Amino acid sequence: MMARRNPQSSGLSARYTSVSGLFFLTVSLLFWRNGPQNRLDIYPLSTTVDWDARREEVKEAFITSWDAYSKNAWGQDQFHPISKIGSQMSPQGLGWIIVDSLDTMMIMNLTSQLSDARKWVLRKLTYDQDQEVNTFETTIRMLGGLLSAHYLSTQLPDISSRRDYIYLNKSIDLADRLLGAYESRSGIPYASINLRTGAGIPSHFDGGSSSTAEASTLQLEMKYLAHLTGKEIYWRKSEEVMRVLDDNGMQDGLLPIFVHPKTGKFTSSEIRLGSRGDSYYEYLIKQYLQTGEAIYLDMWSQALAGIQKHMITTSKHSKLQFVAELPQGIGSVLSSKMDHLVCFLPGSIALGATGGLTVAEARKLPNYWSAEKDQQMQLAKELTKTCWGMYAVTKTGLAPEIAWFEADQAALQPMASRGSFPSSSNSETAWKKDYIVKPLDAHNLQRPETVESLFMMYRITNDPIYREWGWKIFKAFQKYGILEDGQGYTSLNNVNEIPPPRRDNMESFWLAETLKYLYLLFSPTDFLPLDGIVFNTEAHIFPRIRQDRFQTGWKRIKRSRE
Ligand code: DMJ
Repeated sequence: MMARRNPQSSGLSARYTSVSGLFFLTVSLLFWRNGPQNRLDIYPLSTTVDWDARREEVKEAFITSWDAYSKNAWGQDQFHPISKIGSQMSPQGLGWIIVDSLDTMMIMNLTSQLSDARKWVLRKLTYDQDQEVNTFETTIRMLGGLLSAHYLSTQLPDISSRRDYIYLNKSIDLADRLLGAYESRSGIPYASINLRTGAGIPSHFDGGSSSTAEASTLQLEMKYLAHLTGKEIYWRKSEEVMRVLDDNGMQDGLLPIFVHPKTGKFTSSEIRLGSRGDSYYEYLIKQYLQTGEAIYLDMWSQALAGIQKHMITTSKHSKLQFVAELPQGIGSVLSSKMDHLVCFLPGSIALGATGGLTVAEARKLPNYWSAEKDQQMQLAKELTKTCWGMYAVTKTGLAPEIAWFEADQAALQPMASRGSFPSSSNSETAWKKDYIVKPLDAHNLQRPETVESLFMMYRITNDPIYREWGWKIFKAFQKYGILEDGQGYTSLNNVNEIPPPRRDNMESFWLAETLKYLYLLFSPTDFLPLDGIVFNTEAHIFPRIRQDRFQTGWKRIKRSRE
């Protein structure tokens, strides 16, 4: 098991106290690379940057967004900042925005906003509602948000001087209702549940199939709750999903995107790392990091090798590496489409390579570093650059929901040799030729995946370029996402029009994830050290668990690997 800086508590209280005194910390930017100014990843040789001041700007953006919500739509599940109204997803509301934001407010030390939110959770939030909700979204945002708030409230002295069980009690009540989702014939969770009865409800689409990512992105939350309560059922029910999925024995660890709760079998052949596929892979490595269960490292390593073998290819002009899709499964021609959602991947690859330590620290561990890890870090860097490119090539400097890549036909053939690619170019002209943004894909929903990877990459490599890219992205959000009256931030309909047409919606993950990751990217690196915690897929924070109460209850079926 990997060494940790603070294996006992993974606490951040001492760090938090010291961080609050660290104003005006300046970080000198090192020379990044040499080259002409028209190259997209080159920055002037400057300068001293006040990262604390930049971090404060992110906090200001959070406050602006939160104030607009609380003034116009307090307690409502959705917020439409242009119309200045909210809307509900259930008659009494479920606090989607409030619960998703709790831990960001704790991290930013926004005590009065947090106190209002806490009161709302205490007095208004009830899950006893006759309401169908999505199993995955409820788990990652609501259960994850409550558990993270519980964890941080025990860690941040400025936020709470004593243990606060409000969040934990709510999370137990919610998780007990969610258990009904797992009562299918196969153990694969139903897409939805009724909150009052806890009854599982199959998806109303896709012939009742659940999406693979949704079924397999529940485990961090349930396992942390099992750890906190000692109740094994949360662990076992969520773990069983992983066994059923893996028993399908899919080639090279790559899973199709739909699975049926009746049979536990896949109902499509399409494989992708974007929507419906993404966080299956993310939770493999994160389950390993959370609990140390070796089975998930094995599954992650196999899947990562599979991704490299079948799905990574290069663009035509700049040889940027990207993750293509397999619409007909392994052996079919690749589609050169990459969702912005895929941009979680480079950060996860780097996290898997070092376990959350810096590369320099991981290299010093006995019998740990390898040529394979070097290669994984290289891939993580290339893919991060490609994700940054999704922002760099548009008129607003913000990424579209989906990018398509110009690629040679040969690069999309199933048997193309993958894995040793030429270096990518930094030429702006070549990049602009390679990214294709179709009108229907040109919206920006304030998504976090790229800044999430920038945060991970900065922590792991200490390379200041990732902070600089994050800063450019933040400035673009500040310029085009804010409303004319300055009262709130919104999603956009087209990142390639100036001024961009707007979409009257603020996503809860803007507060839960995008602004949180930007804030952490600009924070000192010993604030919430990466090797003591694990982020769920909604950026909620759980500690690494070291326990021997619950073990992995299953084994992979032995199969010969190609
Ligand atoms: C979030 O709810 C989570 O990050 C999820 O894994 C993917 N979609 C959104 C953000 O884009």
